[in-house]
Amino acid sequence: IGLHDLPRGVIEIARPAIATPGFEANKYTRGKVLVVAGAMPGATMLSALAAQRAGAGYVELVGSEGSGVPHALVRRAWDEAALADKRVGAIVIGPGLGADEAARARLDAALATDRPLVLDADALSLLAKQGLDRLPDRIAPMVLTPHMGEYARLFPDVEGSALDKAREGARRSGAILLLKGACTVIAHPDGRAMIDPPAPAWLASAGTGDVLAGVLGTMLAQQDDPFAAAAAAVWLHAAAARRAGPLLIADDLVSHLSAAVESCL
Ligand code: NPW
Ligand code: AMP
Ligand code: MG
Repeated sequence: IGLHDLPRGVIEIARPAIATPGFEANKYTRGKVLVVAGAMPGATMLSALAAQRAGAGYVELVGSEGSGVPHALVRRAWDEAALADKRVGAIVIGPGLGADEAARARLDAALATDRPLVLDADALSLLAKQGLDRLPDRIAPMVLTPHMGEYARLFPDVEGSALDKAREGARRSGAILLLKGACTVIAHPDGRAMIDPPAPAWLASAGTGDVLAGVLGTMLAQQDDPFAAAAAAVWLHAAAARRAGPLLIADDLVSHLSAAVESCL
């Protein structure tokens, strides 16, 4: 689809407005994001650091065996009760999660909460195996963030454009579906859709999706409207990529997120 002949009802993702914390702010009111750790610490760390740099006041990595740096990140061993904390504004699960029994149990625990969820990477692969049947039961918002490969595993029979696919995936899952690519598409189960202008192809690099999942966790924790939160995350991710420039790696996105957010204040 060209951006200049978008179907009716489809809009281009625009720069989001982000609020500066007021005098009454504390670390919880700025958004608490919980990132579920697993088999690949690099990916979860990218998500957690991205959530911090996107402006969450409190980021907790749950299920992390490691210790040490970075200091501002709260790390704790696996604790299912931590997921149900009412102050948790969003749970990010999938980046670096793995596909073993422990990963499955962590996904089940996240799905059982009443907290907003970002489901990415390995969480999507696990869902593709076990089916999407349980998703519509959840009342809290969910955002699925597949790339085309992950999408094809979730919905192998769906054909058409990226826009068609995103819309059909959202309809079937009852979740917001963010279909990643050069022009990322976001679709709502009610039929609304948004499309991002082409992002720098330098984003085609390992770990950049894990960064997006973390940014999305923060936007979900800070905003009431999960559809707008998804759009804000995609915009900030692309803006960080433009700032990071050629030959970027995922870590560079994290360090350019603050400037991207600052441009929206
Ligand atoms: P093929 O080759 O086409 O048959 P990923 P991953 C396909 C973590 N990471 N369009 C492709 O299949 C993640 O968070 C850890 C179409 C591919 O083999 C996960 O936890 C990092 N198809 C875990 O690794 C940084 C596409 O799908 C298959 C496609 C597994 O993630 C990297 C599986 O998908 C990574 O994020 C596309 N755009 N992209 C770390 N620093 O620790 C992929 N496929 O995404 O290749 O699986 O990246 O290994
Ligand atoms: P993942 O495959 O999960 O690591 O996510 C990759 C990220 O890079 C997503 O945000 C994609 O939208 C983005 N991306 C991948 N390929 C391109 C491309 N050719 N042009 C622009 N963005 C891309
Ligand atoms: Mg990924």
